[in-house]
Amino acid sequence: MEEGPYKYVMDGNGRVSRVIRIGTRKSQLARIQTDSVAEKLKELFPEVHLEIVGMSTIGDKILDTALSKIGEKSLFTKELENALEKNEVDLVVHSLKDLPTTLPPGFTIGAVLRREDPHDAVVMHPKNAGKSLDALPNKSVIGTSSLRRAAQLKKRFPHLEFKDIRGNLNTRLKKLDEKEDFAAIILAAAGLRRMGWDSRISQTLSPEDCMYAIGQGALAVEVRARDTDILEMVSVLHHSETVLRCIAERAFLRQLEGGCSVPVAVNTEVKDSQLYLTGAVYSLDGSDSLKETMQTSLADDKQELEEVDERMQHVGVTATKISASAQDAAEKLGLDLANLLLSKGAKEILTVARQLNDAS
Ligand code: DPM
Repeated sequence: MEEGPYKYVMDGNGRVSRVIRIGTRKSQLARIQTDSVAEKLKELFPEVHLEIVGMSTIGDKILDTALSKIGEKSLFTKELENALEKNEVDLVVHSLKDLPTTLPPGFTIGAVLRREDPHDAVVMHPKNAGKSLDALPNKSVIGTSSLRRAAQLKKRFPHLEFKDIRGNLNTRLKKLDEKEDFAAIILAAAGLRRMGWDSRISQTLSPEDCMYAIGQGALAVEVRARDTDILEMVSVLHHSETVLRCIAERAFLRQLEGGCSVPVAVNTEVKDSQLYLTGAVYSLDGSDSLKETMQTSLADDKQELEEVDERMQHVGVTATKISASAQDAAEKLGLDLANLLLSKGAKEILTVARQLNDAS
């Protein structure tokens, strides 16, 4: 067998092949997401041996504090990255929205898969089944610990109250159904769909009600940046339109210096080779906000597909088979939109939101 940091197996015919180990969080949603990526890889590369390695992260262990208060940007990703670093695993599957816009050195996002519905959804307490948010009685309590969701919905539905709810999806649904604390909770439609809980979605929120988080609904595969074999393998999972939308969204958030602890939201669309990005920042109660839309062309004037240097990253994403000029344009769009909002006072809104949240 070959020497080196990797693990190999020998099959019945004496052929040696590398074992590809996939790291995952242990929650049911994380397992479902990881299994779906593993299945795709198995179809595309039937000869590889895949192994799934489950791990707990800080985000899974601290269940009593709102996400936005823990103050750790890589809440759900650090332990998994440690395992990547030590070659204990070769790739890690994440929800893209949980990945910071700046990855630690040595890591890259080698694949961004086709986005599911990126919108947020309302899950009602069984006693409110079939209702929508505007039909709930005055002072009904809505569970969410997302500052982004609370800020937008407080403004839109002033008759409602908002309280933190933590825990993985299973825990949250239990807290909703088995107690009388919440009239409804807000969750990403993508997570609910992947869990097979579509039937619990009472209402999908339109961008007018609530714009989504950066990268919401897309799965990402994180790998060691130097591991060209694995990068090459996972790159076939990239979905071009999702990649370009998410590059724009991530560039927007990075320029605003926002993490998961600030109320920032987006909406992106690709139509006729144009990429549209709407981005917004909010005060905690939504009373103060800035929202703008910009667009860019993704059309590639060059005839031949230029090879993208594999060391080239766009907001952490390595995508050598997607037009470099389209990726550049998407990143610039996010940057430009953030600079436009910053010139109108976005920094002040976010600074106050951060201070108030830290103090509360
Ligand atoms: C991040 C946020 C939340 C998660 C903040 C936000 C929601 C936290 C909460 C960055 N990560 O969205 O404003 O509601 O208290 C998370 C979920 C998914 C990925 C669950 C969810 C599944 C959907 C996806 C938690 N991360 O948002 O309902 O793949 O996008």
